[in-house]
Amino acid sequence: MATALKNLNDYNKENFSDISEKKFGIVQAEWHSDITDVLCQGAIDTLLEHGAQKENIFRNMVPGSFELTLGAQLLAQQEEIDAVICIGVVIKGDTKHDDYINNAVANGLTTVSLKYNKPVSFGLVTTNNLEQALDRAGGKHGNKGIEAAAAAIQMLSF
Ligand code: DLZ
Repeated sequence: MATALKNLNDYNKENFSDISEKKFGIVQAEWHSDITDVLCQGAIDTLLEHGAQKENIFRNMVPGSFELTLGAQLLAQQEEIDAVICIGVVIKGDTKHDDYINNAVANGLTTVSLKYNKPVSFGLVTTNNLEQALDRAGGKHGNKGIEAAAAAIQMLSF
């Protein structure tokens, strides 16, 4: 299990370039909003910590994680946006909805990133239960929002 080996808050910042003029779009899913709020705050704090300006961070809400892809595309297609960070939580239930959503989001965000040649990071927490989600939203495994923001910064420095 990846998080048993690596805390989500640990990332390599050695080669981060200057992001003070970069513009970031955040897409946040409203499902499990108590958790996505924490993930989103982790992402914003990380961007600010590395020099992004508050007015260059644009936060947008979508209903659920399935809509992250369209939200990401609507942001990525804007020339002034340099990177997109997508935030959601999908928890396994009685049906296979999580499989469908997770695969659609992973494929969709990859497509958007390649289409626009921009970082589109995957801040989607995909878990078997609520406890595992909380563990990854500021709990014992760190904060997936921090990881997603750090990934966006690293890819801007590529
Ligand atoms: C429908 C649904 C379900 C069952 N579970 C989740 C979830 O755990 N996390 C999440 O972000 N969204 C969920 N959704 C909503 C879908 O992502 C989507 O918003 C709706 O199917 C409408 O397209």
